Amino acid sequence: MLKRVEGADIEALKLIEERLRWLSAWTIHHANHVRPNVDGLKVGGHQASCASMTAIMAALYFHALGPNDKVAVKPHAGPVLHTIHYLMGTQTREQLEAFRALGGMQSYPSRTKDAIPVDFSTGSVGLGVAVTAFASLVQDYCIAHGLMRPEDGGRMVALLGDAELDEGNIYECLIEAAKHDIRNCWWIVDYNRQSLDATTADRMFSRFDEIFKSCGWRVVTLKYGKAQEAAFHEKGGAALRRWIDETSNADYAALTYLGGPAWRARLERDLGAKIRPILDERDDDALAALMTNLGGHCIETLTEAFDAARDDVPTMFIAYTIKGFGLPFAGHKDNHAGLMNPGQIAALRESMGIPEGEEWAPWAGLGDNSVGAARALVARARFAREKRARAWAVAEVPPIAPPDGAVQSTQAAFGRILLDLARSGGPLADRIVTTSPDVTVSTNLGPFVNQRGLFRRQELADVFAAAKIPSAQKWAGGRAGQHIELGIAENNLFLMLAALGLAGDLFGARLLPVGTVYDPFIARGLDALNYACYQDARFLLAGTPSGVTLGPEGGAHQSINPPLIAMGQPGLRHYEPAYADELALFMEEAFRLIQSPEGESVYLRLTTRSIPQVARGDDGWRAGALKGGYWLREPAPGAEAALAYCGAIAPEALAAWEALAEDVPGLGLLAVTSPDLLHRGWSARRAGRWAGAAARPSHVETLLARLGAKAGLVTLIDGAPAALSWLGGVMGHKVSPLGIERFGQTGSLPDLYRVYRLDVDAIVEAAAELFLD
Ligand SMILES: Cc1ncc(C[n+]2csc(CCOP(=O)(O)OP(=O)(O)O)c2C)c(N)n1
Ligand SMILES: [Mg+2]
Repeated sequence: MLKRVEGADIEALKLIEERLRWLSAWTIHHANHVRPNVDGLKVGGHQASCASMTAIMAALYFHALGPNDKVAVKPHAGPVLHTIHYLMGTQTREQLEAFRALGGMQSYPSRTKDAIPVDFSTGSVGLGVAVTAFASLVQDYCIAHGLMRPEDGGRMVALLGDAELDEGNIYECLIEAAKHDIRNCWWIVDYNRQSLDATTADRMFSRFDEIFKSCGWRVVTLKYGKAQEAAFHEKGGAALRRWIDETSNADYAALTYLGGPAWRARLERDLGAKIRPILDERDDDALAALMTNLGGHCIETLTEAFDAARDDVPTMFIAYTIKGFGLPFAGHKDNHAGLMNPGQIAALRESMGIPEGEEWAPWAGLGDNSVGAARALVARARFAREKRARAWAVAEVPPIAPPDGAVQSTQAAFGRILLDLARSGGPLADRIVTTSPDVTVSTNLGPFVNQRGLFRRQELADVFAAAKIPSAQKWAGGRAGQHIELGIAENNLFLMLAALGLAGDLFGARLLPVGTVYDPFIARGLDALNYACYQDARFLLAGTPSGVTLGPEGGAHQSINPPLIAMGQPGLRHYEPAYADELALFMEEAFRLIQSPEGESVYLRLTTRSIPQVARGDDGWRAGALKGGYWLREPAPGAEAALAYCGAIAPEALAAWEALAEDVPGLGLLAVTSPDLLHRGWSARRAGRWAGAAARPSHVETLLARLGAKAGLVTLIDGAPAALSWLGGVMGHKVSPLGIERFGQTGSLPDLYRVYRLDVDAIVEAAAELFLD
C-alpha cells in the first residue's frame, strides 16, 4: 500500500521548495554582494545549480527520506542542503553568512568540515555518486555479519548533475554494483541538460536508461510535470508533447531563458493552428510556467515517484529540470557560475513576498496558515538531524608477530600475517575486510581468503573445488565471507575502501578494511584515493609489488612515484618496510590508526623480493621505525657520512656500508621507514615555531644531528629520489640522491640495479663523489 501524499503536504512542500530556492540564492548572494570582500576575489557559488534541484530536495528530505537513509548531495547544490538544515533548526544563520569563508559552511558538502551532518563529502563530480553504491554494499556486509540490525538499514541516495553521467567512474561502479547485486540505492539525476560550459549533447537521451536497465536498475523518467501532463489532454496537447520531445536541449534552454513571448512565437511558428488553443488559454507568464513545468520541478510528480519505489531495487530517477529554475538566468547556457545582481535578487525577493530586511527569516512574508503547514512538515521530517557520534575503537590490537624465515619478502610476509590473524581468530580478525581489484592472489591476499571466504549476499559455490580440480585458492563465497573481490578497476578499489572505511560513521560498525593494488596502479584511482582521505575514511592499503625490484615484469608494472604521491596526500601515512618485523609493526600500527580518532589511513609499499632478514639485538629500533626511521648502523658522533635507504634495497645499502665502513670511520646506515612521516615531522616543527608550539626537534632532526655539520648523505630508494633527497635540507648536509628517474624495463635485479644505479658500486661511487666535493 503506497502512502498517498496529502494535498496539504503538497502545498507545504511547494512552500518549502520556494524557501530553499530563496535561501540558497540569498546565502550565495550574501557571500558575494553583502559580506565585505577583503581580497577582491569572486567568492562564487552556484545559484542556478541549486535552483535546479530545490524541488527534488524538498520532496526527498521532507517527504521521502527515512532516518537511516544517507545522501550524497550534488556538490554545487551544497547550499540547498545547508538551508534544509537551517529550516530544521540544525544549521545557524552565522554559518550561512560565513558561506565560503574560513570556518563557515563549505562550498561543497564536507563530512569533516561542515557543522551539519553530511553523509558523504562531494566535490569531485562522479565520485560522490559512485560511493553510494559501494556504501549500500557495505551496509549489506554489516547486516550479513550481524554488525547492524536489518531494520536499521536505509537507502543510499545520490543526487547528481546530468554532466556527472559523463564520468567514467560511474560506469565502472555500475558494473561492479551489478556483480554484487547491490540494493537500496537511489540515484536521482538533476537532468537539466546543462553542464559547466554549455548545454549537453542530445544524443545520450535514450541511452542512459538502456545502460542502467541492462545493469539491473529500475529507471524512472520524470519528464513532465502535472501541469504539462494535463495540457497534453487539451486540444493541441498531443502536438505540444511531440514538440517537447523533439526539441533539442539547446533550443529548450534558450527558449526558457527568453521566456513567454519567445515560447509563444516559436510554438506558433513550428505548430501553427494546432497549438493555438493552448496558447490562447494562457498569457505569456502562464505559458512560460507550463513549458518549464518539468517533472523535476513538480512536487506531485516527485513525491509519487519516490513513493512508488519503496522496495530495495536500485533505482535511477531521471528528473527533467531547468538549470536556474525560477531565476532570471534560467536556461542560459552560461549560468553555471552566474550570480544574480542586487537588482535581480531584490526582484526575486519581492516576487516571493519577502520584505526587505527579512531575507534570513525562514518564513518571512507568509500567512499564519502557510507557516503552520510548513513548520508541521519540517517537524515531521525523518532524516538524521545530528552528526553521528563517531564509532571508533572496536578491537584491541594484539602484538603481531613477524612470520619466521631467514629470507623473506614483505609481500609474502604481508600474506602470512593476514593468514595468521585469520587463523587465530578474535575480534580484530573478524573486523578485517579485504578487497582487491582482481589482484587478490598476486598480492598474497589469497591465504586470508582461503580462511575467511568471499563475501556474497547469495551463496557462491567453488566450482573447481566441487569438481575436485586441484587449486591452492578456494573461491567460495557467502554472507560470512570477509573478502570483497572487485573487477580490474582501481578507482573502484578506492571507492570501496572509502565506503568500508566510513562504516563506523555510516552504520555504527567500524570495519578494518585492507585493500591491495599493484603499486603503479595506485595512480589509476588517485582522485578516489584523495576522495577517501578527504572524508577521513580509514583503511590499510598495500601497494605491491613496487619499483624496478619487480624485475622481469618490466616498466609498465614498475612503480616510480607513489612515495611522492603518499608524501603529498593528507590523511594517508606511508610506511615502506624492508624486513618482515618492520612490516608486522606497521600493520599493528595501521590497525590502531584506523580505529583512533586522531589516526589516519596507512599505505604500505611492499615488494616480492626475498631478502635476508637482519638480526636484532633489541627492540630499540621499533620506536624509531614507527616515527619514520632508525639507525640500522649507528653513526659515530660527528660522523662524516651516512647512507640512508628505504625499502627493499636494504641488502645493497648494507653491502655498501660494509664496503665503505673501513674507509669512512663512523659511517652511519639510516633505515628510512617513512619518508612521509619524517618530512611531516620536520615541516611541523618548523611551522610550530611560528605557532608558538614547543620547538622540540623533529625525529629526523634528532637522527641527523648525530652526523657532523659537514657530513654527506647518500640516499637511495627504489622510486623517485626526491622522496629522500630533501633530507639534505634538514641540517644542511650534502646529498647524493639515488633512485629511479626513468621508466623501468625488464631485467634481472643485478642488471636493473646496475643500470638504474641502485647497486653497491653506484652507492660507493656516490659516497666517494661526496667526499671528493
Ligand atoms: C572531477 C571534476 N571535474 C570538473 C569539475 C568542475 N565542475 C563542477 S560542476 C561541473 C559541471 C556540472 O554539471 P552538472 O553535473 O550537470 O550539474 P548542474 O550544475 O548542471 O546541475 C564541472 C565540470 C568538478 N567539480 N569535478
Ligand atoms: Mg546539469
